[in-house]
Amino acid sequence: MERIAVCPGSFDPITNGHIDIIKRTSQLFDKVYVCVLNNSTKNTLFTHEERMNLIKEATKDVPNIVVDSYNGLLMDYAKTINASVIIRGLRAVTDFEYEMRITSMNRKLNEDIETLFILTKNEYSFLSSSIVKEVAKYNGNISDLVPPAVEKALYQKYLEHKL
Ligand code: COD
Repeated sequence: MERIAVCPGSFDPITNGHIDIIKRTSQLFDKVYVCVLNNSTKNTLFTHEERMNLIKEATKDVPNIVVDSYNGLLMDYAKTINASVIIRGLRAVTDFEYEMRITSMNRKLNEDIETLFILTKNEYSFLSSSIVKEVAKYNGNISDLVPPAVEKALYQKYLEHKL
């Protein structure tokens, strides 16, 4: 049986920290679905489609990755694609409380699907989509934090649309 994992997130936009977790997951599972979902606590800059295109571009060299999006509960999505595992990245202690809350709720929704955590690499421990957006907004250098296509898309949003 194929071992299928989901890497869920807002990915608004994808950063090198996300990419590292996704690529490491792809070495552990037969197939990895990277799924863009809605986080009701976040206002997003990019549409689902824009975020998916940026993820596709950043992961195009990895054959066992499928990029998708879903408007609903993560556990419902995981069931539809026969995933047995959800993968989340952990950066710091501050991530832990939030992750514990959503993992407990997800387990209540479907106890057959396990959530596993992968620890970030040291160099990405401070990195988040919001930090990258803030730096890009004020024209700071983000070239070693995101792939080139994301860098371009961010400057386009902030400079051309004067956001
Ligand atoms: N290094 C390592 N990992 C990282 C880094 C980094 N620098 N940055 C982010 N990550 C990890 C995060 O810890 C997370 O695991 C993943 O990458 C995605 O991060 P984000 O910030 O893009 O995504 P989130 O945390 O906003 O995703 C939340 C979901 C959208 C998955 C969640 O809200 C959800 O499941 N929504 C659908 C509705 C639902 O089912 N809710 C749950 C019921 S409570």
